[in-house]
Amino acid sequence: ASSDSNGEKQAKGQDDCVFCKIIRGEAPALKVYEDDSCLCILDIYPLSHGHSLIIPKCHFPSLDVTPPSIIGAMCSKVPLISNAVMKATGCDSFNLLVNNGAAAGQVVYHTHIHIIPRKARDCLWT
Ligand code: DGP
Repeated sequence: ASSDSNGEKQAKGQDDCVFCKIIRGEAPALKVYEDDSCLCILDIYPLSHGHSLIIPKCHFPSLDVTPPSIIGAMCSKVPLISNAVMKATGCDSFNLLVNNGAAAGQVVYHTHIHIIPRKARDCLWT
């Protein structure tokens, strides 16, 4: 509603944000993990099998403007989710990736962390 404060708007998310739509259940996604603060989904354009995205439920456009408490909530899920992803994919390694800003390759302006499962000689980055 137009009477919402900025904080209320941020908590509800943004109407045109694809990740907010997924969080609200208005767009489909394959969910890997969900709790009160975060969602983890499979990336629609995976770099490797099991490529997942950890997404906070509050909308912040990029990591540099995300409050430390939210970053902490996202990062605290990495051990649990990465171990589940590695078990499901048979990988024993992964990359964590954040693209922050257009020049760094960010295309979805709702902060998120990539978990990219890796296998020996998969040649993703050498
Ligand atoms: P980034 O470059 O860090 O902004 O990466 C955004 C990622 O989000 C990209 O790897 C593709 C993925 N993505 C974009 N739209 C959707 C979507 O609608 N659903 C899912 N599951 N992933 C999406």
